Amino acid sequence: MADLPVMLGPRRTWSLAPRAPVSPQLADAAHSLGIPERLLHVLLTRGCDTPEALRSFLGDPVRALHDPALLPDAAAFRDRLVLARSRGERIMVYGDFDADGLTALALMVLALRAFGLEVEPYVPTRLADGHGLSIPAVERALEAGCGVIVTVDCGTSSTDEVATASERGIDVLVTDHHHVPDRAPGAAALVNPHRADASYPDSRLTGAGVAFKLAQLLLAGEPPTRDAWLDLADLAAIGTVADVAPLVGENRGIVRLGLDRIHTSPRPGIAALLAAAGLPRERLDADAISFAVAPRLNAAGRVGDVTLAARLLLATDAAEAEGLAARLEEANRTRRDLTASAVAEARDVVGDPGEAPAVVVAGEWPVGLIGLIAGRLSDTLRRPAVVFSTVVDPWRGSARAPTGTLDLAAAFAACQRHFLRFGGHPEAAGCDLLPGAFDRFRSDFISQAASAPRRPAVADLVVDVALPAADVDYGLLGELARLEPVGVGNLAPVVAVLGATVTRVRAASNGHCQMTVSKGREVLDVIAFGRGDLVASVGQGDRVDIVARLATRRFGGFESLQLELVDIATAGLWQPAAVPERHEPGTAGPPAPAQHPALVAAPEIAS
Ligand SMILES: [Mn+2]
Repeated sequence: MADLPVMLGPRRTWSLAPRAPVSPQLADAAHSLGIPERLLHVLLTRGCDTPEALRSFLGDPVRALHDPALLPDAAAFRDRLVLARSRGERIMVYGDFDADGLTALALMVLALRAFGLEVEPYVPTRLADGHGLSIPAVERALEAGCGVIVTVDCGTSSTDEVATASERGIDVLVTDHHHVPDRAPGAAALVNPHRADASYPDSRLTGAGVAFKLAQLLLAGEPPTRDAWLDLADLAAIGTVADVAPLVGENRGIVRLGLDRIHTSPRPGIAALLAAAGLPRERLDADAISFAVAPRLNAAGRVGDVTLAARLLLATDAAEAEGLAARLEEANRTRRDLTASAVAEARDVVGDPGEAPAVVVAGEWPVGLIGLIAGRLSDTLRRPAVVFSTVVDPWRGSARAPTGTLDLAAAFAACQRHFLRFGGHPEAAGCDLLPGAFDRFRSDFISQAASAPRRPAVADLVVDVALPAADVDYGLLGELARLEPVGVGNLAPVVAVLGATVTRVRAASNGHCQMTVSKGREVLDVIAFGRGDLVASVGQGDRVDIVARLATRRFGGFESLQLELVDIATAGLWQPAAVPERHEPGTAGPPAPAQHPALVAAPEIAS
């Protein structure tokens, strides 16, 4: 009996964005920016559909920046600092202990010093200060004789603390990007692009982004340091990527400027941090900031000396920076070890979660780690997780939920009778628990999770370019590299390599799979992380469609192209050629279909 051919189905639903028409003006702009047609179509699907948007995306990154004077209270902020400078007043800059807050703090300190002010940095601690302006900081400002406190990445919710500072004769200039509550603080300035009355063109700035804009406001045109503000873009870029802001619009401009600065002339603290972490600074990208730089800056706020990271960012001397970077590297190792053992402990406490809609655990873990533990539990168990630290009184809780499972902000609001205080976003939230309320909170939270509407966890896979293996070359790699920096809001591009013939398949270590597909007379390497299953389901001579990220691989002094597999299916199951052209109303061509038919692999074919 003949073997039936085995079909390999895709794991996700692939879709190719429809091709939008290109106006003559857009074609001209693309030509002047050296954008080939293939890349132009990718950019169109990412919303770059006007000449201005194209220039902002790929042209001089300074063009992507807006006028900082448009920020609400920009004039009040500047005027108060001009007054402080004329009076010789000292300024306290009050930050936050995460990577956005720390970079914002360093950035604002450097900007105010360049503006001619005497500055006292204050790094809050998770325990003594918490998020937002703290009373201990106000007292410290009084002791240090500061007439003004400038907050960065926080302060919008610190209504009472701002009032206390004003009563004691200190003006507070709040600079922040967090949600503005109904009862906003009566600060001397509230610079926050999320204010209801704000007319700023792009509200997606982070704390470090807002600080960068204010550095631009203060220092642009200020002799003799004309471009001193641009030199601070590295700090703004790190804060922007670390705070998971979308890398589009002004944020993209900031990150491009900052990466450029890091590649060419990093400040001593950044150079030392990268060297200690073993990261080549010439190739640092947004990805490396989020997986290597941000966790190291955050480590200081979680274990050890909270001021370490801020001192490193502010270091002016290479030797001093190296010493601080070595200590930060040590703190990061400790953080990793503590996290690994705490996650293992928390996993033990959970045991077999069965069908439980959420997990809630408490243990003697450091407050600085509970967010990481909750994140790990929610990732591995694919459900909301709340983790409490019992080493503080009241117990401190931190919650994480996989995208689309449960709105934590809403769930915590529904459980608020158990809390002393709480706050958060749909995917991350925190709280202080009333003594003895743990069991009641747990059952309430789990019933919230049980009744929450479920949304599918796996998103469609949007293919940027579909082409045969023969067309995968360095030219394509170079074109796609122009989308960098990629990350949230501007995802790493994926290509669909269609009708490729497999020439070799073998198992690689750690459950990965390596294969090659033919590319004319040559072969193209494919690495499939975590897809050891393909060794059994794909054979030599099979024709497949592969969705992958295009990368280069360095091995033994040689560099070659490599496909990093995202998904794979038997060739021909997916038919991107069936995509109709999309026509805008008013342009020549057939009328637009009422709704673009989503491309899906034939559902009846199973692997
Ligand atoms: Mn922030």
